[in-house]
Amino acid sequence: MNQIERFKAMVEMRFFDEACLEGVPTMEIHGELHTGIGQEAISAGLLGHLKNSDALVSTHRNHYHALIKGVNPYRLMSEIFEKKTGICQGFGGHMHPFSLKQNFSATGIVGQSLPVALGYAYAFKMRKEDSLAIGVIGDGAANHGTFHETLNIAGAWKLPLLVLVENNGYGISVPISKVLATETIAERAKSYSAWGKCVNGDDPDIVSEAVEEAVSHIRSNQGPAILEAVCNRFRGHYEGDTDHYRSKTEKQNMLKGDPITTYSKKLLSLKVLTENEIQNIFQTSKQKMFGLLKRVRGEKMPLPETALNYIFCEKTDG
Ligand SMILES: Cc1ncc(C[n+]2csc(CCOP(=O)(O)OP(=O)(O)O)c2C)c(N)n1
Repeated sequence: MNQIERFKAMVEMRFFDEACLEGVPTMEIHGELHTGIGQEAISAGLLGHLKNSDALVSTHRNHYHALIKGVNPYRLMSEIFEKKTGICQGFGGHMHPFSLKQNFSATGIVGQSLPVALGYAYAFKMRKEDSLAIGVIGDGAANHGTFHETLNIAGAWKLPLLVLVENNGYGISVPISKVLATETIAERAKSYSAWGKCVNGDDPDIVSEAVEEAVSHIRSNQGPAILEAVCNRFRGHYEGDTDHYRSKTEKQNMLKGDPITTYSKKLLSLKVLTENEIQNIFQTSKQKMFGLLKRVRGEKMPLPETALNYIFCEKTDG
């Protein structure tokens, strides 16, 4: 995966979420919408390191993970807008998209991505399959019991598990610095005989290098890894959050370090891209994502009489 592909992916992710944002004030999207805006570099850093057979279990903030795992953007956006054309036919919505084909799933229950990812990792090991599982969490979830329980057993049984912590500094309104006993989350790795590293999550090249190290540790049967990527959540916790707990100055400083702007400047100075090419990527990505939005808006929602479908196991003749 080269730097241009990483940059394109970041820009597409940003416009994907910006297109989704259009559905909030119009009430086309129901419930809380959590965007990944500001956190694009982490998912871009995963590009090229995962196989289709690897499993990725994400959180309430899951759009970018679905995209890098290969979920079709049109079908993902359809799901977020609860349309029949969605990957779960509109039944999963934005917090519970699921794709068996791409080995991708997500949960809105904080901390629960880890035991599910552990289950995948255990199955891979039992079946002697050369695949790994990624459990994504936020910094807030790292203080759940599930973090310790998952990593302890993954370490004891040397399971192929990568715990990816997107540390955006806040669990809703709680600053991680107020509730973390250590300097970083990754340094807990020693307690689980795991590989661990904390990196700058605003630069996809740095993330990619760390992912490569973590993945080669896991794929060579040395057990689990914790990769903590430090980033910023640009918007409120969800659309509707007043975000009153962060000062104006804190927010202004955060926006100055927009990973997309910073990376475009880096690629410009490295002469990987010209200013024109960068603007072209912005334009094409915006057109692509807002084009999808237009199509998705024209799709139908599932009928009310199908509301109970897929809840109970259907009895079959056999
Ligand atoms: C078990 C459980 N407790 C509480 C919540 C409510 N809740 C939703 S997101 C969230 C904060 C998560 O913070 P973090 O793990 O840092 O992820 P981020 O939102 O920053 O990506 C909480 C407490 C929940 N969904 N599940």
